[in-house]
Amino acid sequence: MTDATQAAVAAPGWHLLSQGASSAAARTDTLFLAMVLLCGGMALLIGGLLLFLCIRYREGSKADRSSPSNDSHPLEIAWTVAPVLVFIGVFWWAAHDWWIERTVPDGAMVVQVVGKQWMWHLQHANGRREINALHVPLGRPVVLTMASQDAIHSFFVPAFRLKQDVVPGRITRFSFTATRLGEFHIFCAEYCGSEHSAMVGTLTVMPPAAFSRWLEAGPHEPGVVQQGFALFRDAGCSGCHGAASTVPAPPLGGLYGSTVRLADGRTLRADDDYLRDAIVLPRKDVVAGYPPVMPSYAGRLDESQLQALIAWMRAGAPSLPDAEDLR
Ligand code: HEC
Ligand SMILES: [Cu+2]
Repeated sequence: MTDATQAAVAAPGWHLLSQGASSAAARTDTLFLAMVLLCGGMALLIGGLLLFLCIRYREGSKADRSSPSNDSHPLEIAWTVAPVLVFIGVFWWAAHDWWIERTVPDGAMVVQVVGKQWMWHLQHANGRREINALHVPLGRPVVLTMASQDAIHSFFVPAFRLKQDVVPGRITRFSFTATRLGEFHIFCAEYCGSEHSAMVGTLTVMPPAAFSRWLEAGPHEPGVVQQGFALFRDAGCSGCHGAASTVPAPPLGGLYGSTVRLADGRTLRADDDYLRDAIVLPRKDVVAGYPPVMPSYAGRLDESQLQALIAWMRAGAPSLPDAEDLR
């Protein structure tokens, strides 16, 4: 660890919560603190009133009991409407924060994550892999595209105040901008089998220049987009989707992010989930104007291969030279 890192980890002073380390943390902490104050304030108010009334109207006290008020409409309306407004306010606040966190900034650095019993497999765009560890640069938006090979897992970084389930059959996202150098815990926060508690890792936030050096220094494979293109040829997709094919199959360039019209009249946006389904469940959404002849690749491609194919389509499905020629 560098000096700067150590200073960040051992930040002095008293903290109600462990110090946050992402752009989401301050927002979440403020909301959390507000909820604690709101609930704590209500508990004190109710407890205080209870105690006061117990003492005032205890047996034998001289309190005035002559005209008990049995119903008061203004009071009833007030104690119904006020909490409803408070709850709507809290909901709006939380939904607003959630929306900000869900919105992935343009130019975010994509890292692929596959959760499996019982470890996290990660891969950077240039092909560098990590297991139970993630290195990211300070201050740059990062988005993890996450898939599970088996059970439901959940990617949790307490210092970032962010948690996202990783669900088989879907691709979920986890996006953040790290705001503090240091090493932080990664946990799996969804019970996923006997060694669930061992499914932990370390997230290291580095200065951008050091991160670039780290990313290039390690052993890396062809980049993820290159891997996707290799699969496009090797798994036989190009036989139908390739330029020279005689099978009527839609071209894949320019597909990502576009609106697709389906044979049954629905329209869908071609996002990660749509593309994943197109490959493993081709009969689910058949594209309008094409015969439903695409075979399912369920069980033939694993999650990291599916992610590579999607990354390749996200990059515009380019035709690339062979991996060997790139070196
Ligand atoms: C036997 C020919 C064939 C093969 C092999 C094939 N596909 Fe397809 N694919 C099609 C046809 C035909 C469609 C359009 C009908 C449909 O949606 O099922 C299609 C649709 C798709 C779509 C949706 C396209 C859109 O415009 O929305 C994607 C994505 C896709 N294929 C990717 C792949 C990938 C990746 C592979 C290799 C792993 C592959 N296909 C292999 C024939 C094929
Ligand atoms: Cu797990």
